[in-house]
Amino acid sequence: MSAARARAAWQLGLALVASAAGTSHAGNCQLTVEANDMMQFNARALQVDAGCTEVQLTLRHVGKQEAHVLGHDWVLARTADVGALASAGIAAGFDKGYLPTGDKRVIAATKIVGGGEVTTITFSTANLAAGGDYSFFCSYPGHTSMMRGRFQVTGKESLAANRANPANQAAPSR
Ligand SMILES: [Cu+2]
Repeated sequence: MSAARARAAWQLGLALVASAAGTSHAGNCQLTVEANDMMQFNARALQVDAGCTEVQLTLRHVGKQEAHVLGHDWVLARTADVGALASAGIAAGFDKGYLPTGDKRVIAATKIVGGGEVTTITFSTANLAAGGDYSFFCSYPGHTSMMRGRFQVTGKESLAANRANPANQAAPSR
């Protein structure tokens, strides 16, 4: 093999590696969010790919405070429902995870975690409408105004196509 051909083959190999890496990143269906003792999430916006039928979300409390002192959760809802859900959550209390039980406005929610704890949930995207306005927030009393951000589903055409196919309809999330 000539030096030129060897170099061409090596470059082709690099291109294949690059495209394979690109493919694995196209479906962004896993998210990790950190929360700290300063009442902050480490993200102001989160994106998932519309092709995801399920999203796996991990919440990591990187602070030191215990759950009942300065715990955090991660809740997903329509942006328009955040204020009312946060108020209802305070009324529900710590034992209910500061969320009203069985409330359909809650699209997904983790339990409340304290410092050093990690929790992971998986939820279906079946309840996310194309072009919907969603936010994530912490429902711990007094945290919501600081701990919230936008939740965006990117690639809306593929979400519409996904939902039009009955084979892709996931079971309702818990
Ligand atoms: Cu919080």
